[in-house]
Amino acid sequence: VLKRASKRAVLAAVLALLGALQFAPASSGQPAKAATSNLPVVSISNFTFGPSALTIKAGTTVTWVNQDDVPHALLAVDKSFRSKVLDTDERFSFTFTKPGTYGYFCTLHPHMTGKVVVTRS
Ligand SMILES: [Cu+2]
Repeated sequence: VLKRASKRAVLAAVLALLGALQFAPASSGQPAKAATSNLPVVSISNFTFGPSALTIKAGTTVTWVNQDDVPHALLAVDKSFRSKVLDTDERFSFTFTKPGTYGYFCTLHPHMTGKVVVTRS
């Protein structure tokens, strides 16, 4: 039984490796869908957005996660997106469909600013 279990573990490892290879840069000609498990995350920590400036391609979903023990809330300067008040560990996601530069800030602490630069996909 032990042997069978370890064989299965090896097989799982090989499959995982093959899966990882599929996403290697060599296959950059493939559809961007391959990157869905690798979506950008902006952490909100110590009253700072990290990274404060993020460059992505149109169609990309960005997720903010509040890692502070105080609430934060996001609002785009052009009001293209707005989050509810995010408590600790809560997240907010927005999909940027149009190229442009999107400044945003925290409505509860307006000195907290960041931006997302969206390039053509
Ligand atoms: Cu805030």
